[in-house]
Amino acid sequence: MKLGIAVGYLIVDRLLSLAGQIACQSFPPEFRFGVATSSYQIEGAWNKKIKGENIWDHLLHTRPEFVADRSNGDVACDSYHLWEQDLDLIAEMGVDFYRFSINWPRLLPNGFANKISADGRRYYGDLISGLRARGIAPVVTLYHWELPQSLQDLGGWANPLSVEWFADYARVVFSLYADQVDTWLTINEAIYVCEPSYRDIVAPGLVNEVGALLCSKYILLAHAAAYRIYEEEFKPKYGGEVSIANHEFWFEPKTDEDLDITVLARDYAFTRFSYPIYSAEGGWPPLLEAFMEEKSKSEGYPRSKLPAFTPEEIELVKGSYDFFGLNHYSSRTVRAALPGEEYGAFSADGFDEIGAILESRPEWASESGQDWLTVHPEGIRNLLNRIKQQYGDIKIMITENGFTDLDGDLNDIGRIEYFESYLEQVLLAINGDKVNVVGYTAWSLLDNFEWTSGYQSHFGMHAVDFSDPRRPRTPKASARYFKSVARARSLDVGNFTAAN
Ligand code: GBH
Repeated sequence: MKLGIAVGYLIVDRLLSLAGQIACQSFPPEFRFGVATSSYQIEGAWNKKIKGENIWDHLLHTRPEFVADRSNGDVACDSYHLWEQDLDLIAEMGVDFYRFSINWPRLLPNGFANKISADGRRYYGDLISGLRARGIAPVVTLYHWELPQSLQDLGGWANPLSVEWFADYARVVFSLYADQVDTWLTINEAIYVCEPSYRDIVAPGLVNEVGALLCSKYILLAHAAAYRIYEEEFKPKYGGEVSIANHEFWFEPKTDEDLDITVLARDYAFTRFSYPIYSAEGGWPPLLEAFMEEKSKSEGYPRSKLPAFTPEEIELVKGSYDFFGLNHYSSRTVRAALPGEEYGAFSADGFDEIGAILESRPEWASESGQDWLTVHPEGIRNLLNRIKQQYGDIKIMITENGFTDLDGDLNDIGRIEYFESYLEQVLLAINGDKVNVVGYTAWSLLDNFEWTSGYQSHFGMHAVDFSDPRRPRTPKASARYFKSVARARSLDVGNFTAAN
């Protein structure tokens, strides 16, 4: 086992260095470029008409200290009112698609599918038809962390019935818009829905490590239920594609001694949500399953904290994808925690459930506005190769990649350099390693509400003046850069990093 893994790492490294020499600046003609946002981060209008509270509305209304600057998404970019301006910005960038999410309780005010809000239905309908009128394909995420608080009150994702609640919601959305939307993402970053949420780091702000593992099972089943509904009831008619957007750091062992913990950390943080869907066997990754079984026993639990799948559930989840959706930003080295060492429960610094410490290398240090976003462009190429190595030659769509800064400078050279260096590695994966990458999504269209960092962190290619009630948007240099790349389908677009 150990030897196999070591050899796996070596082979990947060797292949990469060989292929690294065959550089080519152009993307395949059918490659698609897009930009992304999510509903709570941009919409505002949190209580417009009959919209219900979602878990972020509720958390930040009841515990405002959760966010560094005590801000929230009540108004955000006000995209609920300014959506046409947003669409014009996207059209101006000349990208192929716009990835956005539906705010579940804006469409289903009490969370259940008995009542559809006419206002929510109109809002997303206008957005979708407005995109299409401008020649931009909508890519719709069903869940980017907007669980109705009414459902959280019933246990949220730790309740097995959440599978039905999500399936019902998905069916409503597909019924309304499947004739106009070809690409769907069910869940954004299941790992962040299930882990920091039960460690008081993000909404709903609970503390319950078992909840994190129950959530892991039910959210995978919820994804699969939505996938199967589309497959059976909508795909025959519309032929669209559905998948999930998983987040992955590139993990590498800190030293040669750290191979085992690196493999376990990867299983724990990422493979947990990809192996059940993409592997030939299905079910939990075997290493993680065995580890959790053993650990739960040693802690006195009568059964594993990671709930088992039935054979039927394994079959349901296995193969519930039309492509691999990958959110990627940064890399980490992994090592085992020393006895008594302190580190995060589940964060960019470590995972206490498995005793792993995450660190960076000095050469990855960056000027980004957030400590967790160290820059290691080769990480994305390594990851794309690893996905192909693990799951075969499947279509991969990069559903998020982006860079933040603290100053919000319009001449955002750091962001341009980040995009350029990461896209270069994506190109090497496509042209050099023959990984089937079909699209790239830049996060984000706009500066927006960056969860627990509030408005201090800027991921946007457009600045938003949050002190002005009209929330004016101004393109940054990166918007022009990305436009040039998307139009030319090439990185050979001249020098954007010179002061302009
Ligand atoms: C994405 O998550 C989200 O999908 C998107 O909404 C967000 O705006 C974007 O990133 C930029 O952050 O608690 O130490 O882990 C990427 C994964 C999850 C990585 C939260 C950073 C916070 C630091 N991110 N995490 S830590």
